[in-house]
Amino acid sequence: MTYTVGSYLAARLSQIGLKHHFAVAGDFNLVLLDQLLTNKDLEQVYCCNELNCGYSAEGYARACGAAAAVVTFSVGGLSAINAIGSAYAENLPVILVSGAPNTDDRATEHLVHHTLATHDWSYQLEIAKKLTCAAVAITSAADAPHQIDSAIRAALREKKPAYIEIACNFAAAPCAAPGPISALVAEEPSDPETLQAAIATAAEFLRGKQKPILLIGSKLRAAGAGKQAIELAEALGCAVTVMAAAKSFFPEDHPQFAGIYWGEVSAPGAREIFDWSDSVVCIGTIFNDYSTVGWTAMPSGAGVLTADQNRVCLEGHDFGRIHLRDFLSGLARKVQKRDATMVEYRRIRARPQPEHPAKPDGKLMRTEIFRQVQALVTAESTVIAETGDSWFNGMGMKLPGGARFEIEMQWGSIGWSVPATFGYAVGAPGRRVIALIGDGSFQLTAQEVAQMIRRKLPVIIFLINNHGYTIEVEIHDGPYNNIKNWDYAGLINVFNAEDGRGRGVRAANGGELAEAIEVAVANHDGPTLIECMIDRDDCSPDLISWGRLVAIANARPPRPQ
Ligand code: DPX
Ligand code: MG
Repeated sequence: MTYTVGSYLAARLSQIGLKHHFAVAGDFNLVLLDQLLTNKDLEQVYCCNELNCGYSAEGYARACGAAAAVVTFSVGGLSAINAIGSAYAENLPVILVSGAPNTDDRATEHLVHHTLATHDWSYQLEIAKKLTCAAVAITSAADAPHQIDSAIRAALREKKPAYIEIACNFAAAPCAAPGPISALVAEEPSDPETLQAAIATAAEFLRGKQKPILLIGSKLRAAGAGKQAIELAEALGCAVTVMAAAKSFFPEDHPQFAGIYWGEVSAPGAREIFDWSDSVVCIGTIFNDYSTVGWTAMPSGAGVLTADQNRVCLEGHDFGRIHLRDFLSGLARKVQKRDATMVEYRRIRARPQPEHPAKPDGKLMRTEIFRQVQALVTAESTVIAETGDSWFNGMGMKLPGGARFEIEMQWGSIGWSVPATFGYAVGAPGRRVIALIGDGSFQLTAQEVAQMIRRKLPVIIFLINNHGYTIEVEIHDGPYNNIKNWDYAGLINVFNAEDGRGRGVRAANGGELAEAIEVAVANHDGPTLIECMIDRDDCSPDLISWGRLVAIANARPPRPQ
């Protein structure tokens, strides 16, 4: 077989394990899309717009470890770049591929469409360089294999997005055949001496502590170190707290799971035991203004050991070039039991209170919605929580072993969840995908429900209609937090058109919600959107406490220079 730049790219995407790529067509990528279609192991999945295409890939990468999005130049690429920011912030290797103008027009006085009407269209590459770990523009078939490989390799190694721009006159140009895939996926081993030194220093640190606790962060997944974190937890026997952004990354049915630690809005008992500890092993953590609740819950000082993807820091030491996996499992073999935080947590942990069902005909409340959603969650479920009160409602859910949870806490873009849910469901067809989405967020990217209908994905969307941007109301209210109401449930019929099997149902009380959930569970031929009608100020108490502290942090006056 003779390879072209496009079919070479397809072969590499397939070799790294992708079964799909997401795409929106445009004249600068049409030949490329044809070339990608020649690979029978890689299905092309279409999106309504390029922002959604990027987010679909972001969601797919959460399910499958990596993803690709293919867009046209500028009008497409610049929309997709927002989602690439998300992939960067959330540590997901998403390959953004953009078609580009014919290189023959570069050397002439020609102006081309989809550009700024200037002769220099390098700007998209320059922008992409800021938001990816590797950005290349292919303008030579001879160099294309090397450029494609180096971009994909960097993305997989760093768990960050990469950008590949392919000029439209090169997509079908013949090029070399791909070599063994190990060239892209083989990892450099940890530096053995640094690893031993880091483990010995950390073991010594823990020997001097009575009450250590573990704090799991979202970079644990990027580091592929979930199993090793459990090994260390079990070797120490201590309590394990998890940051909100990492919910489900440590199994919630593990006997040492002590809840979500999120400062003032932690799960009951988690904050008490965290504050009582004398040392914290932070594993893959990200501390920002949101996760530290307006800088009120930032672990610091000599009792903190930070173990990151490729780096371990503790007071007076900084070890690089080691894999988190190797560090955690090596440390697990060196430590003695230090279970004081677990013993104490068992004493203080709150007994779970059974939630009582609301009256079936009483006005629908948030607590009743989440009581019913909770009953749907099984080991095969993935709960996807959009930015807004859905974050806080999602945090309260108890996840049985095997259940997963997805949240976009670092980038925090409203609208993320609709396309990310679509992409996730494409990548994980065996899972029950449950999305919790606010009305305001939904309005950004609602069209992508049509693609769920097109592909008959039985996603269940709980659309929380509280008539506006409630989280913003709690942080700082004003007329800008009111939005135009939509008939969200009615929208599904619009998207169904003549052949779709999506269902849209509205629930205004507990009885209607229970019936709607029955409809959703029985619908295997498409998504079901359940529009849950609640009051504007029916929000979780945690949102109010968190919003107050974040507002105080936002309102700090400028420091004198
Ligand atoms: C904004 C947010 O309806 O959720 O539960 O009612 O808050 P809640 P909704 O989806 O409203 C979301 C709204 C406007 N954030 O409360 S969280 C600011 C914002 C953002 N991302 C983008 N634009 C604005 N986070 C892309
Ligand atoms: Mg809302």
